[in-house]
Amino acid sequence: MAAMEADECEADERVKIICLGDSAVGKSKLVERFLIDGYQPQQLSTYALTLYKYKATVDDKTVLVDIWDTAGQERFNSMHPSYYHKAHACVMVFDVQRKITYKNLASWYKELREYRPEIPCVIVANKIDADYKVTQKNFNFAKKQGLPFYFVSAADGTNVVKLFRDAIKLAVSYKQNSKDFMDEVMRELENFELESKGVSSEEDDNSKSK
Ligand SMILES: Nc1nc2c(ncn2[C@@H]2O[C@H](COP(=O)(O)OP(=O)(O)O)[C@@H](O)[C@H]2O)c(=O)[nH]1
Ligand SMILES: [Mg+2]
Repeated sequence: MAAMEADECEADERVKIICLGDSAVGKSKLVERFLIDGYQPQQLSTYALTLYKYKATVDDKTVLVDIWDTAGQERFNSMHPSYYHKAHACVMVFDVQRKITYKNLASWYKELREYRPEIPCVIVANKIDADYKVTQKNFNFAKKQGLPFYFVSAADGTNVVKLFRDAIKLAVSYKQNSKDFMDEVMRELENFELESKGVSSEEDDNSKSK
Protein backbone atom coordinates (compact mmCIF):
# COMPACT_ATOMS: atom_id res chain seq x y z
CA MET A 1 0.00 0.00 0.00
CA ALA A 2 1.28 3.46 -0.80
CA ALA A 3 0.24 7.04 -0.57
CA MET A 4 -1.91 8.12 -3.39
CA GLU A 5 -0.97 10.21 -6.36
CA ALA A 6 -3.27 11.90 -8.80
CA ASP A 7 -4.08 8.75 -10.73
CA GLU A 8 -7.58 8.06 -9.57
CA CYS A 9 -8.70 6.74 -12.92
CA GLU A 10 -6.26 3.84 -12.69
CA ALA A 11 -7.94 2.40 -9.62
CA ASP A 12 -9.95 -0.82 -9.99
CA GLU A 13 -12.22 0.04 -7.13
CA ARG A 14 -13.12 2.96 -4.94
CA VAL A 15 -14.54 2.84 -1.43
CA LYS A 16 -15.60 5.29 1.25
CA ILE A 17 -14.89 4.62 4.91
CA ILE A 18 -16.33 6.84 7.64
CA CYS A 19 -15.09 7.38 11.19
CA LEU A 20 -17.60 7.80 13.98
CA GLY A 21 -17.49 8.25 17.73
CA ASP A 22 -17.47 10.97 20.38
CA SER A 23 -15.25 13.99 20.32
CA ALA A 24 -11.64 13.44 21.45
CA VAL A 25 -11.71 9.62 21.37
CA GLY A 26 -8.81 9.72 18.91
CA LYS A 27 -10.44 9.32 15.49
CA SER A 28 -8.18 11.81 13.76
CA LYS A 29 -5.09 10.51 15.52
CA LEU A 30 -5.88 6.99 14.35
CA VAL A 31 -6.28 7.99 10.72
CA GLU A 32 -3.11 10.05 10.85
CA ARG A 33 -1.22 7.20 12.45
CA PHE A 34 -2.38 4.83 9.73
CA LEU A 35 -1.42 7.24 6.96
CA ILE A 36 1.78 8.31 8.67
CA ASP A 37 3.91 7.97 5.54
CA GLY A 38 2.15 10.40 3.34
CA TYR A 39 -1.34 11.50 3.88
CA GLN A 40 -2.86 14.61 2.43
CA PRO A 41 -5.79 15.71 4.50
CA GLN A 42 -8.22 17.87 2.68
CA GLN A 43 -10.17 20.09 4.98
CA LEU A 44 -13.66 20.58 3.65
CA SER A 45 -14.82 23.08 6.20
CA THR A 46 -18.22 23.66 4.66
CA TYR A 47 -19.04 20.07 5.44
CA ALA A 48 -17.23 19.96 8.76
CA LEU A 49 -15.14 17.02 7.71
CA THR A 50 -11.66 16.06 6.71
CA LEU A 51 -11.18 13.81 3.75
CA TYR A 52 -8.12 11.60 3.44
CA LYS A 53 -7.28 9.74 0.28
CA TYR A 54 -5.35 6.53 0.33
CA LYS A 55 -4.43 3.93 -2.23
CA ALA A 56 -4.54 0.34 -1.10
CA THR A 57 -3.97 -3.01 -2.77
CA VAL A 58 -6.54 -5.68 -2.06
CA ASP A 59 -6.28 -9.05 -3.81
CA ASP A 60 -3.96 -7.54 -6.42
CA LYS A 61 -6.43 -4.80 -7.18
CA THR A 62 -5.82 -1.12 -6.70
CA VAL A 63 -8.35 0.40 -4.39
CA LEU A 64 -8.82 4.09 -3.86
CA VAL A 65 -9.94 4.67 -0.30
CA ASP A 66 -11.65 7.85 0.83
CA ILE A 67 -11.41 8.03 4.61
CA TRP A 68 -13.86 10.54 6.02
CA ASP A 69 -13.13 12.03 9.40
CA THR A 70 -15.37 14.32 11.39
CA ALA A 71 -14.11 17.81 12.16
CA GLY A 72 -16.16 18.89 15.13
CA GLN A 73 -19.71 18.05 14.14
CA GLU A 74 -19.59 14.91 16.31
CA ARG A 75 -19.85 17.22 19.33
CA PHE A 76 -23.55 17.46 18.53
CA ASN A 77 -23.83 13.66 18.73
CA SER A 78 -25.07 13.44 15.19
CA MET A 79 -23.68 13.73 11.68
CA HIS A 80 -25.19 15.22 8.56
CA PRO A 81 -26.80 12.58 6.30
CA SER A 82 -24.26 13.36 3.56
CA TYR A 83 -21.54 12.03 5.84
CA TYR A 84 -23.14 8.58 5.66
CA HIS A 85 -24.07 8.79 2.00
CA LYS A 86 -22.65 5.86 0.02
CA ALA A 87 -20.25 4.82 2.78
CA HIS A 88 -18.98 1.23 2.45
CA ALA A 89 -17.64 0.68 5.95
CA CYS A 90 -17.49 2.40 9.31
CA VAL A 91 -14.74 2.64 11.91
CA MET A 92 -16.44 3.39 15.23
CA VAL A 93 -14.15 4.53 18.02
CA PHE A 94 -14.39 4.95 21.78
CA ASP A 95 -11.87 5.93 24.45
CA VAL A 96 -11.15 3.21 27.02
CA GLN A 97 -10.44 5.95 29.53
CA ARG A 98 -13.89 7.55 29.29
CA LYS A 99 -16.84 5.29 29.94
CA ILE A 100 -19.33 7.73 28.46
CA THR A 101 -17.71 7.36 25.03
CA TYR A 102 -18.32 3.60 25.23
CA LYS A 103 -21.93 4.14 26.30
CA ASN A 104 -22.47 6.51 23.41
CA LEU A 105 -21.55 3.81 20.89
CA ALA A 106 -25.17 2.71 21.06
CA SER A 107 -26.47 6.01 19.75
CA TRP A 108 -23.76 6.31 17.09
CA TYR A 109 -24.56 2.80 15.98
CA LYS A 110 -28.26 3.58 15.85
CA GLU A 111 -27.67 6.61 13.67
CA LEU A 112 -25.33 4.65 11.40
CA ARG A 113 -27.95 1.97 10.89
CA GLU A 114 -30.63 4.52 10.06
CA TYR A 115 -28.60 5.60 7.05
CA ARG A 116 -26.53 2.53 6.25
CA PRO A 117 -28.35 -0.58 7.52
CA GLU A 118 -25.94 -3.09 5.99
CA ILE A 119 -22.40 -1.77 5.83
CA PRO A 120 -19.62 -3.45 7.80
CA CYS A 121 -18.71 -1.65 11.00
CA VAL A 122 -15.75 -2.28 13.28
CA ILE A 123 -15.58 -1.23 16.92
CA VAL A 124 -12.33 0.29 18.14
CA ALA A 125 -11.21 0.66 21.75
CA ASN A 126 -8.54 3.36 21.58
CA LYS A 127 -5.89 4.66 24.02
CA ILE A 128 -4.94 1.30 25.52
CA ASP A 129 -1.43 2.71 25.99
CA ALA A 130 -2.82 4.70 28.92
CA ASP A 131 -3.33 1.44 30.80
CA TYR A 132 -2.80 -1.91 29.07
CA LYS A 133 -4.81 -3.68 31.75
CA VAL A 134 -8.01 -2.49 30.08
CA THR A 135 -7.44 -5.19 27.46
CA GLN A 136 -8.49 -7.70 30.11
CA LYS A 137 -11.86 -6.00 30.44
CA ASN A 138 -14.93 -7.03 28.55
CA PHE A 139 -16.50 -4.51 26.23
CA ASN A 140 -19.49 -6.45 25.04
CA PHE A 141 -21.07 -3.98 22.65
CA ALA A 142 -19.25 -5.38 19.63
CA LYS A 143 -20.00 -8.98 20.51
CA LYS A 144 -23.67 -8.20 21.06
CA GLN A 145 -23.91 -6.59 17.64
CA GLY A 146 -21.74 -9.23 15.99
CA LEU A 147 -19.04 -6.74 15.01
CA PRO A 148 -15.25 -7.06 14.85
CA PHE A 149 -13.51 -5.50 17.85
CA TYR A 150 -9.99 -4.07 18.17
CA PHE A 151 -7.95 -2.85 21.11
CA VAL A 152 -5.70 -0.15 19.67
CA SER A 153 -3.48 2.78 20.46
CA ALA A 154 -3.03 5.67 18.08
CA ALA A 155 -0.23 6.87 20.33
CA ASP A 156 2.01 3.80 20.02
CA GLY A 157 0.50 2.25 16.89
CA THR A 158 -0.76 -1.00 18.37
CA ASN A 159 -3.18 -2.70 15.95
CA VAL A 160 -3.77 0.47 13.94
CA VAL A 161 -2.61 -0.91 10.60
CA LYS A 162 -4.50 -4.16 11.14
CA LEU A 163 -7.70 -2.30 11.98
CA PHE A 164 -7.63 -0.15 8.85
CA ARG A 165 -6.54 -2.97 6.57
CA ASP A 166 -9.48 -5.03 7.77
CA ALA A 167 -11.85 -2.07 7.39
CA ILE A 168 -10.67 -1.50 3.81
CA LYS A 169 -11.10 -5.16 2.91
CA LEU A 170 -14.53 -5.16 4.52
CA ALA A 171 -15.50 -2.09 2.51
CA VAL A 172 -14.34 -3.69 -0.73
CA SER A 173 -16.07 -6.98 -0.02
CA TYR A 174 -19.26 -5.09 0.90
CA LYS A 175 -19.11 -3.16 -2.35
CA GLN A 176 -18.63 -6.40 -4.24
CA ASN A 177 -21.64 -7.91 -2.49
CA SER A 178 -19.73 -10.49 -0.59
CA LYS A 179 -20.06 -11.31 3.08
CA ASP A 180 -17.15 -13.73 3.02
CA PHE A 181 -14.56 -11.40 4.40
CA MET A 182 -16.74 -10.48 7.39
CA ASP A 183 -16.93 -14.16 8.34
CA GLU A 184 -13.20 -14.49 7.89
CA VAL A 185 -12.47 -11.49 10.11
CA MET A 186 -14.82 -12.70 12.83
CA ARG A 187 -13.26 -16.16 12.82
CA GLU A 188 -9.77 -14.76 12.84
CA LEU A 189 -10.45 -12.36 15.71
CA GLU A 190 -12.00 -15.16 17.77
CA ASN A 191 -8.88 -17.27 17.41
CA PHE A 192 -6.74 -14.22 18.00
CA GLU A 193 -8.44 -13.71 21.36
CA LEU A 194 -8.10 -17.36 22.36
CA GLU A 195 -4.45 -17.55 21.45
CA SER A 196 -3.33 -14.37 23.11
CA LYS A 197 -5.58 -13.04 25.81
CA GLY A 198 -4.42 -9.49 25.73
CA VAL A 199 -2.70 -7.33 23.19
CA SER A 200 -0.76 -8.44 20.20
CA SER A 201 0.86 -5.90 17.99
CA GLU A 202 2.82 -8.16 15.70
CA GLU A 203 0.77 -7.04 12.71
CA ASP A 204 1.92 -3.47 12.86
CA ASP A 205 5.32 -3.38 14.41
CA ASN A 206 6.49 -1.34 11.47
CA SER A 207 4.16 1.47 12.43
CA LYS A 208 5.55 1.84 15.91
CA SER A 209 7.55 4.91 16.54
CA LYS A 210 7.65 5.02 20.31
N1 LIG B 1 -2.83 8.34 25.35
C1 LIG B 1 -3.43 8.43 24.15
N2 LIG B 1 -3.95 9.60 23.73
C2 LIG B 1 -4.52 9.63 22.51
C3 LIG B 1 -4.59 8.49 21.67
N3 LIG B 1 -5.24 8.83 20.54
C4 LIG B 1 -5.57 10.13 20.66
N4 LIG B 1 -5.13 10.62 21.84
C5 LIG B 1 -5.30 12.01 22.32
O1 LIG B 1 -6.68 12.29 22.47
C6 LIG B 1 -6.98 13.61 22.06
C7 LIG B 1 -8.05 13.61 20.98
O2 LIG B 1 -7.54 13.02 19.80
P1 LIG B 1 -8.22 13.31 18.39
O3 LIG B 1 -7.60 12.41 17.38
O4 LIG B 1 -8.22 14.74 18.10
O5 LIG B 1 -9.74 12.86 18.69
P2 LIG B 1 -11.03 13.01 17.75
O6 LIG B 1 -11.78 14.21 18.27
O7 LIG B 1 -11.82 11.76 17.97
O8 LIG B 1 -10.57 13.16 16.34
C8 LIG B 1 -5.65 14.23 21.60
O9 LIG B 1 -5.12 14.98 22.67
C9 LIG B 1 -4.79 13.02 21.31
O10 LIG B 1 -3.43 13.29 21.48
C10 LIG B 1 -4.01 7.26 22.14
O11 LIG B 1 -4.01 6.21 21.50
N5 LIG B 1 -3.45 7.30 23.39
MG1 LIG C 1 -11.00 14.69 15.00
